[in-house]
Amino acid sequence: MIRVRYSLFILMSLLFAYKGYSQKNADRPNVVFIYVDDLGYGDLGSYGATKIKTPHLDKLAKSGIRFTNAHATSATCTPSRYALMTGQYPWRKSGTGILPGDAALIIPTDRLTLPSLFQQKGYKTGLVGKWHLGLGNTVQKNWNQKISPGPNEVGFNYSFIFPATADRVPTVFVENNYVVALDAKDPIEVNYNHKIGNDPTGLENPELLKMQSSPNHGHNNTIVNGIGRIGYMSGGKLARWTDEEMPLTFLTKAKEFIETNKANPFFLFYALTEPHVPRMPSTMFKGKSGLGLRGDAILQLDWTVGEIMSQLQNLGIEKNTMIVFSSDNGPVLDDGYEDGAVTQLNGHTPWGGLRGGKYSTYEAGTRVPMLISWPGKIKAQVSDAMVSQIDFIASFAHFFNQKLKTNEAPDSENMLNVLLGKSPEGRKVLVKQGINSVAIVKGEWKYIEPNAGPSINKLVNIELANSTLPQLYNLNADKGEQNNLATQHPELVKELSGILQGIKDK
Ligand code: NG6
Ligand code: CA
Repeated sequence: MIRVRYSLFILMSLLFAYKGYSQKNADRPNVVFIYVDDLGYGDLGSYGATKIKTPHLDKLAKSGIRFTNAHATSATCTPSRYALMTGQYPWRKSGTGILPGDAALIIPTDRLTLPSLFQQKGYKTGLVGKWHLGLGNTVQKNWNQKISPGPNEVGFNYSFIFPATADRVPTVFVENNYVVALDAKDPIEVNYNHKIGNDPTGLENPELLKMQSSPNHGHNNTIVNGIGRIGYMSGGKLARWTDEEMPLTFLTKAKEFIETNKANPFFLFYALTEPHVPRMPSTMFKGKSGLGLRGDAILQLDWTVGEIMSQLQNLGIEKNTMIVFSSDNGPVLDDGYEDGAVTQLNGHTPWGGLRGGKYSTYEAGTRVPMLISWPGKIKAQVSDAMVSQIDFIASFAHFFNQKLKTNEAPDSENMLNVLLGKSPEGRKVLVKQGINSVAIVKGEWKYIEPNAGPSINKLVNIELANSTLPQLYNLNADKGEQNNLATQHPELVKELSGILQGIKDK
């Protein structure tokens, strides 16, 4: 009798322990946030691409939510990432434009950030990939010693990054505040004003380049791995990455982070460099898309996501892991190198029927692919709700029942039900930022404020949406923003510009 009772007791305890465990998992799923660089609204099969195959991301799209109206806050990298991390519109703060590779950290270390929110909830947080939010307190810094503050001071327990963009020096990895493979005999120096050291430059030695820089784009300073970069560096020969290997190194580090943290809740921000320039994927993808190196880089990106999905499955944690996938801004073809993106486009439409592209206040600048999957918890669906990446921080705070203070994530809105596919009700109003101007969307109407910037970025051949006249588009009837209805609807122009002003004054 005693034995039976005892066994029953053990059984019940095990049952409760299991219930407690699964309850804990439902409250604190792992989050793998995959953030890619310059991928356009039309670049994936699930968003209508036919010339390029993205089977892994298509599978992810089928298993979760595919958003048709999701946005980066901005049409370039640094501001979009700043907003995603802090929940503050980047145009509120000066110095949040595209940063040089030697910039100081632009996120104040006392701000609540997306990763620090997860940290407060007991998650282990990791960052692997592109950073582009600055390092250290000053532009002048010694790259050969601890570089701080950086990602580890704004919420990440672990970081393995490159500082800015793949086309900017220093072309090195930084792991937990230290450049990887430092060599005291060959110290690293970086300068964005003038040449330093004896390394050849793209300008002086174009014959050494394996991929030519596009005329007038710059990208002709220090040559690293046969590619001209923006900015000058010397030293650190052992530390410099090889472009063909760099994304595979990131993949290895991302997998290591997942493996190390498989038994506890983790948040991994995995920021891929593809398909940003210089596009130099590994040999196994070169020439495989038939669309030039940009297409090949997208194949590599898709494969990488597939690798992460299989790892989660092999570890048996896929049901307890939410995957978010999105891009930091819209697409660009020629962004600095003659890589075949224009000449071998082959009818592919990275902007997917939208106007503009990277840098633009038109839709293709900020409307990006966004997928969210959480097996068993999120139903497969397509969501047309308007959401912004700026909303993740308030939404996850809500998920954790954490009340935000007034100065925390001030422009982030709780969109949890939208992000979990439980509600089609997105934002009522959203501000979108191009390179010179901002636009506001309310319901079906989009208003672009007048400004004196150039109408086209001639270097990249993208319409920027700048005009000294107000622009008003009906996004329901005119997704491609072809008919400016500002003169027909002065009352709407007045209403929307008033709301925009109100948000700016907040
Ligand atoms: C631009 C670069 C472009 C790219 C971009 C940053 C020139 C002419 N163009 O200034 O090549 O590096 O900055 O892209 O230098 S982003 O996706 O990180 O915002
Ligand atoms: Ca980008």
